[in-house]
Amino acid sequence: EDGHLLWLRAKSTGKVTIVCFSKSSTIAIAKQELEQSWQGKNGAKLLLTIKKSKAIKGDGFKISENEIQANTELGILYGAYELLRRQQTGEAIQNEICNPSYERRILNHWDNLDGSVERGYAGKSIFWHDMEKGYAVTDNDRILWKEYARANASIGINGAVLNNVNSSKLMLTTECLQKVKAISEVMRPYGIKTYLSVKFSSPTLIGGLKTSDPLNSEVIKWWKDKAKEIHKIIPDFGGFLIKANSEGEPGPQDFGRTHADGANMLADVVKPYGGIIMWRAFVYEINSKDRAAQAYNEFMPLDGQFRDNVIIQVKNGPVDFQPREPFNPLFGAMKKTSVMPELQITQEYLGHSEQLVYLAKMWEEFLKSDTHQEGVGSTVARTTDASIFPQKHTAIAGVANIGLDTNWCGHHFAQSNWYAFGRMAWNNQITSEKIADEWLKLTFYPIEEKDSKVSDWKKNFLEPVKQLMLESHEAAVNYSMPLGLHHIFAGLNNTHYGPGPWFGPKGIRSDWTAAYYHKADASGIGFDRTEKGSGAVNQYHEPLKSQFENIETCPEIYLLWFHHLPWDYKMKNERILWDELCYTYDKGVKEVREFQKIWDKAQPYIDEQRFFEVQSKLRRQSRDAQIWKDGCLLYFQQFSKRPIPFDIERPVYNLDYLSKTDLTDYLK
Ligand code: BDP
Repeated sequence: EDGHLLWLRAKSTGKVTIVCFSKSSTIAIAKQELEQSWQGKNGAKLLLTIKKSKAIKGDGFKISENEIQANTELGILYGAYELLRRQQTGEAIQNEICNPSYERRILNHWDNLDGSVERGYAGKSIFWHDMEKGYAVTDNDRILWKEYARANASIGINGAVLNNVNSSKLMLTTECLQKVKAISEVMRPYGIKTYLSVKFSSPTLIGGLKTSDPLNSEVIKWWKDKAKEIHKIIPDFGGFLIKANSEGEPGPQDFGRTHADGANMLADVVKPYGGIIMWRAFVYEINSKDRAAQAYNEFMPLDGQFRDNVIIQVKNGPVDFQPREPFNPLFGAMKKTSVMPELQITQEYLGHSEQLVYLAKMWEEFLKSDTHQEGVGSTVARTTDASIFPQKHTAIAGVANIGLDTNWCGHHFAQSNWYAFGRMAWNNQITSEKIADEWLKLTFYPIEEKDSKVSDWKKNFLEPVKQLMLESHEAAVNYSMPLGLHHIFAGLNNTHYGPGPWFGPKGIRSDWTAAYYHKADASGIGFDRTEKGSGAVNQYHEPLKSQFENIETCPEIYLLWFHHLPWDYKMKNERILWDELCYTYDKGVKEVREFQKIWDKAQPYIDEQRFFEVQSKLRRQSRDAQIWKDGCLLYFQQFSKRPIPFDIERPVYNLDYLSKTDLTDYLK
């Protein structure tokens, strides 16, 4: 049991007759899936009906026990997967309409054309091989892409950006586009559109032009011709994703133009083909006073200037996919521009594929955050899905955690994050608990022993392991960056894995050092983003602004995100800040130790291979949590000059040793 089958393992327990008057490759897939995995009444008859209905939106559908109705073929396929999921998880199937929250639900692959994956922890790219092989496509590639497309379709994902945001200039060459064509052909019947990340300076880099100025007519013509070429090869091509003027990537500002100038030029170019431009707001300048404030400062003045097929892609938090951040204040604030959330499924800052961290809990917190921009209830979810603002296009992106590893994601439980992203992109109101419940049932259900052992399994496996998943994100925050701390990673190899509150070699840009973020000194710890500090708090709408500004009302989970506080600052529970920090790190370590016990107890209910693989990863997670605790507490103690409370287990590593080691390389 190597995990390759993901959450798609059910075999039919009875026969079903399917009646459908339309024929297409997508419908054929729907039929095949239903026949192959049917768990409903034996001998049942199921009607698939394509019929326009106003109540059904986009590729949404209506399901009942004996009919799936949709506007589109893809809607039928999604309905089929929903029906099967409900049969397998025991959820009621009433007459119900399910509409997607976002029109475009997209995976962003940070895959490079040489087969490596930036921030990928599950092996090499499933799309690109090392350059020696060129862009050849093998039968095995096609098999894998088909499995990938199927898994995505089963959770409603309908788009994939096939390459890294730090894109190669070669991406838009004709040879490379031929490979994209091959990929898109496999994915098309499953409703997955292809998108590409492109270099803004492509006209210069591969087009031989002297400039890539977006207002230059030759440049515009180059892009127009390119778009035409692409659409000839890939008729349903979705559009471009662009990282511009960010971390050294080229962009319109290189020519004295704005993000809007750049995005709009490309938007006009893809418009005739129904394409969109996803323009990232991940920008920050060298050595700025507060990196967290920059996206807002740069993009807010441009609100209203973007074409309606431009979507600004904004990371959930204002810094960078940290274990916990408040939402990026651009959400809800850009009222005249389409904005899409970018989540990170790959665990760059959350333990790679070594640690069990169920991210849906964090995404739920984010999507439900109230921006207050249009009164109470203006949640991030509602400000991005067109319930509040009249966005022409809506979308959500997740940075994929998929690679060539047999189990796709490196850690068996990392599959749950892929699954959860799809489910939340389809329904941004769903709870992380429901998703965990579904995923565990679909992924670990003891199909053969169904009847006799099912209640046992629920009590001894499903419930405790679900609880573990739901606590895992908070535990990771506790043992790595509690109370609003952020970006204090070891930087030796830029791995973003282990602790590095000490990180800051000479000569490096200040916003890449840890001290820039934690600001620990004899007077205290934390980043002052209040009015007296960087003022970033002003970017939030009232009453949030005052709530974060005021130390009495600032939620303690964001305390050191917004405030620099003395070590003896009194917390709500009467402990001083230093003690609270110690207890929280310690709690995180204990939580992982608890997870180990829960998992070991679940052994009788799970296959051997997955049991031992997860068990081994949990051992490493325990050791690494300890290292986080020891590293951070011993480092900060140099400033707090206070003892670690004596009812806490003492550190077992020396600071000197930890500060010279890169955690990714040892203790596997
Ligand atoms: C950071 C990653 C870096 C990405 C960048 C981005 O460390 O590898 O290129 O984000 O999102 O989190 O552009």
